Amino acid sequence: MIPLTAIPRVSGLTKEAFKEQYLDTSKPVVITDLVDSWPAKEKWTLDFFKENFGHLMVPVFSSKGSQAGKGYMSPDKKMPLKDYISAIQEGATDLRLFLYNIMNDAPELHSDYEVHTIMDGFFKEFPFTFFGGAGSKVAMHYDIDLSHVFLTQFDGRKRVVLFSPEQSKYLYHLPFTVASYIDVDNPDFEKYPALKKVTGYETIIERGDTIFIPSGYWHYIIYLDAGFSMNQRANDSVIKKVQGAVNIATHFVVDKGMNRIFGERWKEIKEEIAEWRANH
Ligand SMILES: O=C(O)CCC(=O)C(=O)O
Ligand SMILES: [Fe+2]
Repeated sequence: MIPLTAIPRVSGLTKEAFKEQYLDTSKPVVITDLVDSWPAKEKWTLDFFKENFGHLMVPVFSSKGSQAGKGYMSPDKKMPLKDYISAIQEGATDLRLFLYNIMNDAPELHSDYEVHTIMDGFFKEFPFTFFGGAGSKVAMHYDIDLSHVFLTQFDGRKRVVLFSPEQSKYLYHLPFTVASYIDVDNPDFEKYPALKKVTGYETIIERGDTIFIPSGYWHYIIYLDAGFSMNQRANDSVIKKVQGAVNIATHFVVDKGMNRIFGERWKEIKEEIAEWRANH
């Protein structure tokens, strides 16, 4: 098994303590009271969204949506939010709704939350929501723009597994992507021997918890129940912003172009490069 350490759970964190203990040291933490003052904390449930915004047509992605290859950012179809929520509540689908900015379609939701003040540099225009049914998995990735992520859980529980960016070399990172397809719970040490060197973190977040995922951290997420979360992202460093922009450009341009030229073979080439790098 890959050794995983429990992520600490804290409350009453000041901006200064957060900076000193977690931001500057790039350590993950679960903050249990960060959204205590938000109306959303009590109000936002799957049923609330179904009843009040059920008519919205939302883009949904099948589980293959988080895999490599062409079109990994394009939705599989659109459906009314109420039908989608009913389907995940009944356990009838593995469709996911991710990176969805529901505030664009329902601006009244803006009054239910606040932009965090625990650090500087939050992108005010980007609160994304993520929905999924029990058993849904988010393939291991890191966020391409290298921002810090604050993921708040509203309904259901999620298991979150993290690896620091320093572990990338052992994680069979597929070049020109933000993905790794190692199976955290069932690692194949024979095929991927460098995995023996990996250590990570894990926790379960539930209603009201906010997990801080530092910039560049790998994350693998399993929905234990049907539920949803919202994230806010921050980037307080000019260097990281530039790195993030370069990352976005090279990944999209190179990966898309190579997909077009090599098709399926490009995926194999990336896997070969990833194996060679980690094994060396
Ligand atoms: O919770 C999810 O479904 C994915 C969250 C995620 O990857 C993120 O916030 O960057
Ligand atoms: Fe992510």
